[in-house]
Formats: sequence, C-alpha cells, structure tokens
Amino acid sequence: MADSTDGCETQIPDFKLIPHRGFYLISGIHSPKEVDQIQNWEIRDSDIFVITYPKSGTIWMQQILSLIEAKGDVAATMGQLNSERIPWIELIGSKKEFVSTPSPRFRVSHLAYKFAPQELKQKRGKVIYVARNPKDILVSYYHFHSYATMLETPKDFDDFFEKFMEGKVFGNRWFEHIKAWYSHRDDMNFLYVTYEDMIQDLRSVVDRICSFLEKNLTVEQKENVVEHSTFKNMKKNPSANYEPVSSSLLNHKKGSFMRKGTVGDWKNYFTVAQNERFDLAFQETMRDLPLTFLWDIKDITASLAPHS
Ligand code: PPS
Repeated sequence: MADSTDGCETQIPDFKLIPHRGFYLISGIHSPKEVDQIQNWEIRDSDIFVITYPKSGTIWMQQILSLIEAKGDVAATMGQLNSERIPWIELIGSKKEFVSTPSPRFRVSHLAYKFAPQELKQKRGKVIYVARNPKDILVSYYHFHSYATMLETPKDFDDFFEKFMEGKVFGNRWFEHIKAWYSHRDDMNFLYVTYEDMIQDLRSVVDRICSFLEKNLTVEQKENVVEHSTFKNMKKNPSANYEPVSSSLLNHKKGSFMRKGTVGDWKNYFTVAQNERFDLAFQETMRDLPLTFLWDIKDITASLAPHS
C-alpha cells in the first residue's frame, strides 16, 4: 500500500514496511493502532526502557541488564531469549504482558521519541539510550537485512546505503532518531551510553548503569556481568545470540546476530564518495548536538594506551 503523503513505500515478499505518522513499521509485526496506544501506557517509577536505533547494541544492553538483575549469575539468565527477558514494546500484543509483569519491568524499543509513553517523558521510569556510530550501524543493518526475513534483502550495499540515508528502513533516519531522543533527555530520567564506550571499557559502563539503576553489586558480581557480556561469550550463548529463533524470522544460513562486534567495519564498505556524503549529512544534522563518536577501532586502542 502506498502512502501518498510522503510518497515512500517498500514491498517485500512476506512482510512490508508500512509508513505510519512519518515512521516505518513492519506489517505482521507491528500494529499502527497498538503503537499509537503506547503513549497512554501507565509507567511505574521502577520501569526501565532501553531505547536504540536498530543495530546499536540492543541485545548487548539486554544481556547486561539481565545479568545485573541476576547479580552476575549467568545460569539464572539461561533458557530464555534476551528478547523474552526484555521484550520490545512495539510488537503486536505487547501491552497485555507489560501490564501483568511485576516490577521492575525492563523493556526495549526502536521507536521514535514521539511514540514513547507520556509518563516516561514526565520523569516516571528510566531510559537508557544506547547510541552507536552510524556508519557501523549502516553496515550492520545492511547485513541484518539479508539475515532477517521480515526485512527486504537489499540489491547490494549501494542500494542499502541510499535507503539508509533516505530513512526508508524500520527506524527511519538515524539522525532524527537520536536527535529527538537526545534533545529531550532532560524531560526523562535518562542515561546515554555508546556502543563504543562498551567496547572501550565495559566495566565502567556496567558501573554507570548500576549507579543509574541504584543496584548494589559486589566487585565479583560486576566482573561476572562483564565476563558474560563479552562478544566471545555471547556468541556461544544460545539465549544471548538468538540462535533458537525460528528460521521464519531469522535465516541462520545467511548470517548470525553476533556478526563482527567491532568498531570501524564501515571502512570495508563505504566508498570515498559515500563517506563524504555521510560526513556532510552528519555535520549538517548533528551540529546542534554535543555528541561525538569513535569511528575506528584504532581510536579506541589509542585512548586505552598509557599516556607518556
Ligand atoms: S537489533 O536487531 O537492532 O536488536 O540489533 P542490535 O542488538 O542493536 O545490534 C546488533 C549489533 O551489536 C553487536 N553486538 C556486540 N558487539 C560487541 N560486543 C557484544 N557483546 C555485542 N553484542 C551484540 C552485534 O554483533 C551487531 O553488530 P555487528 O556490527 O553486525 O557485528
């Protein structure tokens, strides 16, 4: 079905992107009517929402939070997918479970700021926004479009690059997603974390999250949280890497959720011209936001090196 108001629509075999109030949802997975109701959800002070643009480290934060709740005991987190322990609010039918879940309720969302519960915007509950450098997001999302059956497989990288820049993907334009959430940070109990922070010093990020959530963990418990949230360990943990998810949603022959887990993979994909275009869009859109990103794994190694 075409949307005459913004003229954008993408057809895919089983699922399709459906424009709804200027934001793409996925038919069969999201219901525009239910998404519109989210703003009226009653929020408890103990609720914790993880907000991400796709491919920014959602599953990683789900793993960290699950482990913090379990005080580092990985055995207590096994047997349930990360998305079952910390579900998406935008999926069809999510409200019923949200209402019946005892506190503290952990949830994730890729939705734009405008769809968020009003009470969250009045400092009820807490928000952890995970951001990632958008060039690596683009590459990760490109691969995910071949792996996830609910998303249209791109013709090639150039084709996906254009779609991402135009925002013709679930999540729409990265620039607008982060801008809206971040510029309203003072209206919420808000913690901003980056994927690159987590790569650089996961232990410090765990400390920051624990103090934000007022969780008292021992040194050993925090070390266990870190240990079981590393890329290497999550990759071999079926509950943390979506291995058991049905092939009707994820085509495990075409990829894996835990793909590379690094910083700077975009350099293997972007042409010089694409990089220049991206930088220009970044400078134009982000100039009012005090946000910086690490774009290369070498920047991280350099910042960890002892200062002479
Ligand atoms: S989704 O589909 O939006 O929920 O995907 P999301 O979980 O946000 O992002 C997936 C990317 O995060 C990487 N990842 C990690 N990197 C480093 N360390 C750990 N522990 C980790 N866990 C997940 C995952 O590999 C995807 O990135 P790419 O670049 O594709 O590897």
